[in-house]
Amino acid sequence: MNTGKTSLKTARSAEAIARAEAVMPGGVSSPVRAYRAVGGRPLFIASGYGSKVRDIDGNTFIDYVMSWGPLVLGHAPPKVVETVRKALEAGTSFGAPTLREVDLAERITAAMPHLEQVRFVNSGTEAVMSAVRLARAATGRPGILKFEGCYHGHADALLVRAGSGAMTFGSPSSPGVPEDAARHTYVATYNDLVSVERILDAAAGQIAAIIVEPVAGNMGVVPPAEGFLAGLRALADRAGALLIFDEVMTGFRLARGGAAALYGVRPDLATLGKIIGGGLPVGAYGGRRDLMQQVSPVGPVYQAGTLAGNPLAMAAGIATLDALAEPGVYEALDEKSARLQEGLEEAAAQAAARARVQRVGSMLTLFFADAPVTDYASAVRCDTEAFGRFFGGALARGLFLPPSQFEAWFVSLAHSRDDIERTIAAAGEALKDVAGPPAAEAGAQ
Ligand code: KE4
Repeated sequence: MNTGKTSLKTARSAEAIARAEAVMPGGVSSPVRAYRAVGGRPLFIASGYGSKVRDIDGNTFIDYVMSWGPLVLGHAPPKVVETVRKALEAGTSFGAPTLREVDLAERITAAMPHLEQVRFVNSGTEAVMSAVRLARAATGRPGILKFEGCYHGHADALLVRAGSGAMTFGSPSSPGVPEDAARHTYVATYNDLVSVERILDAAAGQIAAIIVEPVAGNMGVVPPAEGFLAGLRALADRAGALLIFDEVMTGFRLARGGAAALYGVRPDLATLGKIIGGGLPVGAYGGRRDLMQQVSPVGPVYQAGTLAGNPLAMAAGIATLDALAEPGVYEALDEKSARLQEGLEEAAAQAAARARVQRVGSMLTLFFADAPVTDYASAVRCDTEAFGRFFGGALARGLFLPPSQFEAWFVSLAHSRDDIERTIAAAGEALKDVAGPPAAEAGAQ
């Protein structure tokens, strides 16, 4: 691979962002896409196929954003495209039950037995919002316990010390969230069961649910410490609270049964998104039947949506989950991702860069840090300026990475061995651009 730094042709993207900023805040439909955290101007993507994306100036990149997780098969997988095309020819939306919703719901509940029933919505945010409302209704309690640095979408009650873009832009608790909307949100430290116990004791009888990213992906990838998830299960039970796994990112990525299967911990409710829609807008929440039966129209907990269960999104989700049911899929994802991790670690060592890789399955983060990132406090100690320089060097060498230190890279089944090796070579060159002195020497300077 030519890992030489090329000066990208970006004239069309430059024109496009100027037009976009005139009519859209930051010129984007979601903040993290604006490159504010890494400098420079965002590239406008024209197309994607397999592991690659092409921007409107004709530059091609190996993609690790992968639409922030949905595209576990890669861009425009033929079977997904064909299935969606067929659905499209039959109409786009009916506002009435369709068989595709049942087909997808049956696939999800078969793969994740802890989800005895599911309800489709249009985004991960909506899924979390609805699961929280259900938990509050089912327990009659107002409190929600979340973790600093975890991101659960942009519903008011969850935009408290949140991760992902909220963390990237330094507004983990967004303005516009009224005090009384966040009053019932309690924030603990990820991987710290004592911090959870303290809150549960101090707010005894008040906590409806603990919500957690079973593998945190929105501080960058932070795996759960040994016993952390099982500890949350026990603490929730002791406190009479529900346990919600937010698997919007991890669901069907880490295993067919999600993180719940991978770690053997059963939540009462879980939220899904991204992969179950194969790149089309979808979210879902689900869990114990006795809880889901409290959702309207069966029960009193109201939640609704014009395009919920949209046939095109259902079609894309069905085709994606069917492809993920093939034998060896998760082993293949893990093998590609393990090689990428190994190569990045070797490259960081060769470049004497203060960088480390943290990975679970096919989601990983290259942190500019000397020590393990285990929670929000250690994540914010990362050298985000070095990450920004690395990002620019990687982009110039053909890598389309998430434009923030606090995000996950996503490997897909479409990433070939050659893509992985080319990525390692290009990242290695970019790391040399930014390598600082080893930590010891730095202290001496
Ligand atoms: P959406 O509303 O964006 O579909 O899902 C919100 C959400 C909920 N829970 C988890 C664990 C998530 O990771 C997300 C969204 N993920 C981010 C990427 N870190 C979406 C990217 C963006 O905001 O543009």
